[in-house]
Amino acid sequence: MMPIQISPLSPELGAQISGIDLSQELTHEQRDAIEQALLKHQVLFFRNQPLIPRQQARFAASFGDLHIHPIYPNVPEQPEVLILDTAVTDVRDNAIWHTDVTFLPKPAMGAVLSAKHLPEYGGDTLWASGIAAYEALSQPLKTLLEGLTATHDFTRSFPLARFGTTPEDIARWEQTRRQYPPISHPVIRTHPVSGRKSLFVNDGFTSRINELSETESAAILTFLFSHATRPEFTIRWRWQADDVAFWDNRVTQHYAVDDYRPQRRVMHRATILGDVPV
Ligand SMILES: O=C(O)CCC(=O)C(=O)O
Ligand SMILES: [Fe+2]
Repeated sequence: MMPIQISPLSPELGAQISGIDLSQELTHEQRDAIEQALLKHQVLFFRNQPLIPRQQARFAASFGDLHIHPIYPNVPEQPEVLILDTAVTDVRDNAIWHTDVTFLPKPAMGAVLSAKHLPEYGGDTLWASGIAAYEALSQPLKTLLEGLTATHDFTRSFPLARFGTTPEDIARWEQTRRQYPPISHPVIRTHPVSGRKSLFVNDGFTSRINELSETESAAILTFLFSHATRPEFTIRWRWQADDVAFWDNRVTQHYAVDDYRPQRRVMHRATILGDVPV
């Protein structure tokens, strides 16, 4: 079998992978090569991969158990695949820099996103490297942040006002809030496999640095959110139908650009469970 080809797309993160068909079961060699590429490049892109939900879930499940999202609708026969369809769901909460589901005790390890239907242009997605952001901090600030924890709260991105339009939606939102109360994670996280350190706060879900006063927390978070998303630490992907992106959610954040509505855009996502950030 031909080895996969890896073409880096920018110095800090992102690579395009070719020479592989993701609809087929991966060999051990292919799986390991993709995992190594993910550790190094943090977000991987594959062109021309028309995956049905079952194939997308199987590909994602080769890297860990899959998560069923508490809020987003999913594919009925494949509930591990959630649907981001602008005709059905208000997806504006993705037009904010965020790391997926950091309101969970064990946020996602990664996610596999497949482009199903796209606007003629627009609707790009950006990713930012938390490793690059961490490494660019001064030593005194690194030292300060390493001792700190932050609160992550799902209501920051999923306010009841937008996710509770029907009685069923309200009940589901209340249930989610009971199930996932605000939770703390370290501000600087160490990647469980590569050992690299990464900034681990995001505008989507991080509400407060616990050990600081409220005004100190607000000022430092404002700085960290903007620092983490400096263009130098990001990559922007212009989607084509049947593109697949696979990101390491432990050390990145992303932003889905909201510049194409009322045109329709449909994406499918399979989310891989992760571990407790340390
Ligand atoms: O629609 C996109 O491009 C990304 C949406 C998003 O934030 C996600 O799937 O986690
Ligand atoms: Fe996301």
